[in-house]
Amino acid sequence: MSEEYSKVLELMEEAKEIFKIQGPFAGEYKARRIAFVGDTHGAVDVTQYVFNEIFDKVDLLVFLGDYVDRYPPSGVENLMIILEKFLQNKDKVVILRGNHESPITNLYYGFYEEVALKFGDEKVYEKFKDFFSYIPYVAIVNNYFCVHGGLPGKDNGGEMKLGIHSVDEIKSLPYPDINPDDPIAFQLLWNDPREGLDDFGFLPNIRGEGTFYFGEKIVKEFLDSTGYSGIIRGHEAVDGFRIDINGKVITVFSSRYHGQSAGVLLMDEGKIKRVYLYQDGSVKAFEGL
Ligand SMILES: [Mn+2]
Repeated sequence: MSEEYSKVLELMEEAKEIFKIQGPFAGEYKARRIAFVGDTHGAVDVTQYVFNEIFDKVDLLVFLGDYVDRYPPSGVENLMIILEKFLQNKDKVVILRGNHESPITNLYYGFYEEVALKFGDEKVYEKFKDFFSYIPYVAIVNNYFCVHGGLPGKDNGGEMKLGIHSVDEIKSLPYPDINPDDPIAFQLLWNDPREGLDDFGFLPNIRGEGTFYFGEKIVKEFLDSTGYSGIIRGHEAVDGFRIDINGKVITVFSSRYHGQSAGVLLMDEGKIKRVYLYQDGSVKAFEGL
């Protein structure tokens, strides 16, 4: 096993101890200047840009999950630099779990093979699988509900109702949970917001069994009952950002390897700025949503 990669195993062990203290809920944070990073999927270039150009200018950095799988096949490196920074700045970096921090995606989207190739031993993947199961699902940042996918539903006599009404319900989720198997945890990582489909609650999602779209009615019910300002999430390969439901749900995607630009969301004393890393390598920032 090469020195270069074996380091990530040590970083994971160390980070796991911090996640164990956090549990499924990473905590509540308030900061003046914050950066939110969506799915990087091995896009080390974006992660490096964030660390080199943005990190020193913010008080908090939030990663919304999906560090591995898809393209480019550098999930190990991406994870390594993120964990290194996290361990050096435990109070300044928040790491959340994506649906790709799981064997149910890693076996099909490249990361399992990447690990087998880089470590010359497919059993090493077990260590990643174990580590992923400890990454928290949710953080509250400046009163925003931060999660990889979205709001979960719960079957209530044949009808899907909003599945959580407070972060206390996140704290009591089964933990660690490998896939995860708990339907609430699973949907936090897999669900997507959709508007314009009338006043529906949850609808089956094309991503597969157990995944749902949630609409405006659900977002309103959740924000009304919790008092949160909105939801910041990743999960969809949008062109940097997508704003749904009157600005209440913000999607951030942070890889430009899927045909679009990468986005990094900045919040400065409540004011929002969108940073785009374009395909041609240029970077531009825009005020507001
Ligand atoms: Mn995802």
